[in-house]
Amino acid sequence: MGLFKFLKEKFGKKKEEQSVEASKEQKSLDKYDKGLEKSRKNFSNKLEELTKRYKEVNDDYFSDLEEILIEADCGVNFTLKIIEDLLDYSNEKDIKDPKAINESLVDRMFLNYVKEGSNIKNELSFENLPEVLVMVGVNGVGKTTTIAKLAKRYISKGKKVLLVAADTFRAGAKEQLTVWAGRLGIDIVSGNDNEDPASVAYKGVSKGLADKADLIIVDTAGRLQNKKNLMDELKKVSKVINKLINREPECFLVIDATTGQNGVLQAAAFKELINVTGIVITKMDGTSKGGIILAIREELGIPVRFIGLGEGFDDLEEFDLDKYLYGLCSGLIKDE
Ligand SMILES: Nc1nc2c(ncn2[C@@H]2O[C@H](COP(=O)(O)OP(=O)(O)O)[C@@H](O)[C@H]2O)c(=O)[nH]1
Ligand SMILES: [Mg+2]
Repeated sequence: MGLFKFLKEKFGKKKEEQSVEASKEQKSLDKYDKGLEKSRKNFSNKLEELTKRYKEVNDDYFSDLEEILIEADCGVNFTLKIIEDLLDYSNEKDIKDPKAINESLVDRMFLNYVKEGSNIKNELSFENLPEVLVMVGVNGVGKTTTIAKLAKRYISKGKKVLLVAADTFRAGAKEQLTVWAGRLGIDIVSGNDNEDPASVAYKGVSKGLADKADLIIVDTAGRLQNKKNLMDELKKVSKVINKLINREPECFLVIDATTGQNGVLQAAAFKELINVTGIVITKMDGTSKGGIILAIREELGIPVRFIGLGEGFDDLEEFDLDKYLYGLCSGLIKDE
């Protein structure tokens, strides 16, 4: 059975049984469904329209398909590879039905993602305590908001969470995080304006160690990749933490989905400077070009660990490839 049918089986029908697990799962699926609505309308509708326009696939079909993938921000490399694969598949198996090609497209989106490794653990492991997580990314992508969402997530799993406001660069950044800490009822360590972020990180992680925190989340300034001094600071933050906990911290790079291929470039720049262990894609709900996840995976190999699907506290989900692909393509799957 192709993935297309598998996803339809898995998610297509609302489940009868309403165990706690099942209703949690349904809620999560609904969030994906809603958050990916714009992308789905754009992507699935275009694909569907294509299958109506062509009785049989031909060169023009593949060229239109290529355009749809590029427009969905799947990235040039990913798109060219997938189109070539689909062309081979069509020729070798003599498959001319556009619907069958689109089904195979969904399979390939999946396979191309997991070829980089399928046993990805998105959740923080808490194998070594405290878990230290450094959040990086340019200004405005949603770092601070995501920190609040992650803190809430782990507090509700019974973890003791400490926030560290090492963004001493941007006016108001400390205050913003302090408000979140207040709402969540947790401690925060912050520095003075323009204090060396590494020194704030040092204080924060030291306090977390003393207080036996399970999770310490460090907010950093929106370091533009062309500003070398800011990047050097970032390395210093990581080094200071490494010394305190004797291992590399987790480092999530936050990318705003609405910035498209620019986001992919940002990710490439950050990857060269710091050991990025995961990506959080935010504002997925605000874009109609949901393919950026596929592009990032293709270009950088870094797994997407969480996905922001709205502005609310609870609008952060663990990344799940099945739900994502279903959210993106369910227009096609339902109508089949
Ligand atoms: N729609 C939507 N907005 C988001 C999401 N994540 C963050 N935002 C918004 O993005 C803006 C910038 O967020 P902020 O956390 O201050 O970014 P930072 O500069 O990287 O710390 C805020 O208005 C957030 O509400 C998301 O997943 N969906
Ligand atoms: Mg911020």
